[in-house]
Amino acid sequence: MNRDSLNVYFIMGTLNSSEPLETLEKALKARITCFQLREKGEGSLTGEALESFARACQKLCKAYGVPFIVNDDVELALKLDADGIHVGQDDLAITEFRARAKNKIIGVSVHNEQEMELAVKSGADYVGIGPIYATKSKTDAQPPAGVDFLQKARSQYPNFPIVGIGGINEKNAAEVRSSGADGVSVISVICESPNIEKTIQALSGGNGNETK
Ligand code: TZP
Ligand code: MG
Repeated sequence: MNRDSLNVYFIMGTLNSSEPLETLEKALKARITCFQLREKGEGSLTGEALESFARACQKLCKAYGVPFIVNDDVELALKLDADGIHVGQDDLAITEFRARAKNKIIGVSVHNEQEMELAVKSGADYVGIGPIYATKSKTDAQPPAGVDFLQKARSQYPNFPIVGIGGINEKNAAEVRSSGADGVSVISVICESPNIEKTIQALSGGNGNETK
């Protein structure tokens, strides 16, 4: 996969924003490079409501030429012909999804060298490493790991697409990039931003806002 697609990777579900489709469109206008639908938590959409929301997100992503990735739900990703799927360690084996979706992007969350090696060997297209910093957006997140493993992963896999995740904001995004990530994956900093365009500029390393 093109490592540039990981530059500013926005993740969202309906519980992350009061106006999710408006938030997504603002983020697309401000040039996010990838979008993941992650519909999780109490009261999240299921069934037809989820499918219809997912289709609306996919349509927006298509209009802006941005990859549309589905978290966890392989059947939904295949039904919608999404651009890819992102899975955690507890989810479907990568090889099984690859067999059913030859040309789709597969992303995997990894936390240590063993998980990283397995993901790369199994044919993942990118890995997400985190949580780098403390996050309030994932209830079952592991403790914040800092940038140590990210740096190690980059030195072991100089060209493999890697995105950092967890508590990333305008101020610390530069540290995540300089530690080897191709990009930053974020939920709350975009969903809660009073100025999504400015936030995304800062996250992408543009216009110097990241040190403010
Ligand atoms: N996986 C590890 S941390 C996290 C996920 C899905 C949540 C990231 O959200 P935020 O609000 O950017 O910390
Ligand atoms: Mg999962």
